[in-house]
Amino acid sequence: MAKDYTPLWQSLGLDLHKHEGLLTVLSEAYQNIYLSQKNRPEGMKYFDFVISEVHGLRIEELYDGKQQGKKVIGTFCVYVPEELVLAVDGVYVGLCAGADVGSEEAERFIPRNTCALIKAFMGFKLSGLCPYVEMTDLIVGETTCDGKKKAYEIFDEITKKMYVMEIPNMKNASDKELWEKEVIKFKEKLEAFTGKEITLENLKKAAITVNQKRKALQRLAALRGHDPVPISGLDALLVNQISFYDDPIRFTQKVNELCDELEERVRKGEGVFPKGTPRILISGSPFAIPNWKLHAIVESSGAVVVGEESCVGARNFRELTDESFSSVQKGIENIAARYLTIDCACFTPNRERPEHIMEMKEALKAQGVIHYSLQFCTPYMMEAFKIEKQANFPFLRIETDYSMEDFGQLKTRVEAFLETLR
Ligand code: BJ8
Repeated sequence: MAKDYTPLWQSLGLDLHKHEGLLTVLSEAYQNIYLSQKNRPEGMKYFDFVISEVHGLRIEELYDGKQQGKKVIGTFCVYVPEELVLAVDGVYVGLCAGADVGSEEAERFIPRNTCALIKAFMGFKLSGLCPYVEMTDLIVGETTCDGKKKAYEIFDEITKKMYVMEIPNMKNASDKELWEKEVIKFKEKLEAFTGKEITLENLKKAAITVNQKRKALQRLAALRGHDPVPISGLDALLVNQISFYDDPIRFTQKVNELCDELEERVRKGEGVFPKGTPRILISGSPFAIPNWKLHAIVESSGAVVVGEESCVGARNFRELTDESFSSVQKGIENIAARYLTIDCACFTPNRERPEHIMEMKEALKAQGVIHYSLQFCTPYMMEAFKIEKQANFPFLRIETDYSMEDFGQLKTRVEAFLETLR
């Protein structure tokens, strides 16, 4: 890290000793998994830098922003409209955690058989290890899966910062109406909380900013369809993970610079792996940072991950918000409509998701799909069975968590699956 942030971490009440241990482990994992990759694009240097400063410079930026009156809004789900947060000049940060940290502390409040993502965000907070949670002024939850809904009640007792949006379970006319009302309520909540009015001008500007970020991520996703593939799945995953933390304008610029370089690689026929390397699409539960386990397994087994049908992936950027609105009301309608297209497994029925998997598989020329569910994530575990039955292509269904205990076993299964593709 560029400087000593200890006073900042201390002021946030972090457990400095444990935090130092966490940063050491993360830095070692990053060295082993990321920096050991060959042939990485130059443009990844920016993202390496962001990771090296993820608890440093970015936290300082949030702190400085707060001094200037900005509010930091934490979220756990791609259903929470980023446009509204930006329209009130707020900072939108993802709070999902992807490491096996603080499970024991979390299990004092929630059952053992809770998915790793929920356990980790509780665990990070309870262990005094998450500067992002400490920086937030408001934390926005949503009624998606049962685990999250109930965990938010407990998280509110711990943080006293929760606001929960009601997400319908279906997508009928009455559900759309409910959801639009929820988006209006969220707009009013943000206006009251920040003292800033959402106007046509700031809403439009926010919609354009978020769309530009999505377009840059779409551009990166499309480049992964080439063979040889110009960027590893690990690196593309990292960019997607950082999209939930970084300043959106700077991030968009850096992703587009990376894409310029990748286009040049494609023109020259250069790639990170040899042409003809088996190509895998991963589909399922989200990959919160620093969950790199499955990508590391696939890419150290002689294949490449070419896409993520996931919230840390296509589900986050597939659809744009129609930014051609000419009133705040119409803008809200467009935003509500865009978010309701997201095909989370928490919805029933959820017919679009198998179609999206098929579309991605074709577009990215993937030979096989690995369906990844976090253990105890009922919505995705259930859908995996259904999708497997419909799949007329090689399909591997796995369930795992954040621990490294099953690394060897998973690697054996992935290698056997890749053999069938060859
Ligand atoms: S839109 S996937 S971000 S809810 S992994 S906590 S579902 S038990 S994270 Fe999600 Fe929004 Fe849906 Fe996406 Fe529950 Fe499953 Fe855990 Fe999950």
